Amino acid sequence: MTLDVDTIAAVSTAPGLGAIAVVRVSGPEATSVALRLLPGLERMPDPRYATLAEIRDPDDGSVIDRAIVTYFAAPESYTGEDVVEFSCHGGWLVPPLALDACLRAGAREAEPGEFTRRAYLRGKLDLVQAEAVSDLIEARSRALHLAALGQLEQGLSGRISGLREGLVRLEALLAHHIDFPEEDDAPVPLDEIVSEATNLAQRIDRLLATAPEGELLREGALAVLAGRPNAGKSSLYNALLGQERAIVTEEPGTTRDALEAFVQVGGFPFRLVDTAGLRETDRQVERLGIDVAKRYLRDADVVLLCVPADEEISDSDRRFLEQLEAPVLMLRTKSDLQNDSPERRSPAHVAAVIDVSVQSGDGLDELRGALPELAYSALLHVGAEVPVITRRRHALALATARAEVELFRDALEAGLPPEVASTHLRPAETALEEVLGVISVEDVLDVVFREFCVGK
Ligand SMILES: Nc1nc2c(ncn2[C@@H]2O[C@H](COP(=O)(O)OP(=O)(O)OP(=O)(O)O)[C@@H](O)[C@H]2O)c(=O)[nH]1
Ligand SMILES: [Mg+2]
Repeated sequence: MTLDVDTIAAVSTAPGLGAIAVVRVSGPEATSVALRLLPGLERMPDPRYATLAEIRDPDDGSVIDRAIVTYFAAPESYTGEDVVEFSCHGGWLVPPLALDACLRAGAREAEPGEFTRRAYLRGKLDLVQAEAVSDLIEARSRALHLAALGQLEQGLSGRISGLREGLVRLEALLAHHIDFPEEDDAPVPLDEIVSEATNLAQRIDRLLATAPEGELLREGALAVLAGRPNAGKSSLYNALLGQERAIVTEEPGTTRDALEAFVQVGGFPFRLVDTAGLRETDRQVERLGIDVAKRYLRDADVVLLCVPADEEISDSDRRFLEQLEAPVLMLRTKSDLQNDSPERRSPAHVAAVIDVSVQSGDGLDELRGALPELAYSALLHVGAEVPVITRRRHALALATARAEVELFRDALEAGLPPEVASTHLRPAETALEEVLGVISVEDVLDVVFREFCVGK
């Protein structure tokens, strides 16, 4: 793969009001581009020394800003190339003016993710680490933050490299076995190779077990509030969000549309949805709202079924429960209105029952504890030493490797010639190498870096 040779520039901080914005320039011409903006400096400051300087327009010499300039000499920079960073004033005007000056001084505007792509191509990061940079920036929950940090520190890459070494070892053992066909006892018995393969498959399984919930960390688990009109859904929605987002009235049928908001509960990300109360109705708007609610319920990762504490769970609630695939948390709402000790029998299909009141605040902490347990139980109980798979790309590759190892083992156990069995090892290795980016396929890189924003 050829390395890019031109020099790129971008505003690396988010647009909008802010005290500081960073304009980053990377490539072989980074210092000459920078010096054209810095006529007050005779030469670039020493690498890694922050220097206050005037940024001037390269064409007419007018002052754009007073900024801190830092030079990172190749290869000791984020991209591995010469990099110059201008920490200029933020806001709407200065950062684009400074970027425009860089472009007129000879740089090209960077594509999304291009800095990180260059870091990868120059061996600064493997592909999993490059993706972790994106996760770290996008993380809105502590759980994704920790998973991304682990991946950035090569927790996952190291594990996948280990699996790849396991495959190479299987190949070596098999080669050894094949090389001694005439002897009575082959130096490596086949059943030893079979058991190594089994062990490897189990190691892949342990990683894969984190994938379904790990992928949820990036979007948030869909938690849907449902129940009869007036059950207290919108009140709970507001309480969990910590702000009055949904309208609450004593009139049944208040909520028509579904409302969705991001919320972090116990460090885990959720997309919390408030829905229209479920009932038979002739009113068209309400009926449409109920249809929307049902669609959300089909996709839900957790359902929060609200039943007022002073009412019995109805037959229609029960029928509704039976149709749901997601785990259900039953919330006995308005528990402050209920005087006698509440019954806590959980109906079939219900994972737990919690009495809650937004009036007194009772049960809300218990609810906040139960949500992660339902949506992220595998991650909660997996232990910190297992890296979390947060991307479909990784999960698919691991599943491919897993399937090939299984085919390899089956072939050996079925008595097929070892040469035939061994044809499954190479595809397994290829799958893992693609995850790390050891072999870089242009298409894979395009997919990985497409979702970055400019300046990363
Ligand atoms: N005392 C008490 N009243 C509550 C509690 N939660 C909700 N309510 C009241 O119950 C009524 C209905 O609450 P909502 O949150 O609008 O109920 P909903 O399920 O969203 O209703 P729809 O949108 O019509 O389906 C309102 O008058 C709320 O003030 C509670 O914990 N205690
Ligand atoms: Mg409502």
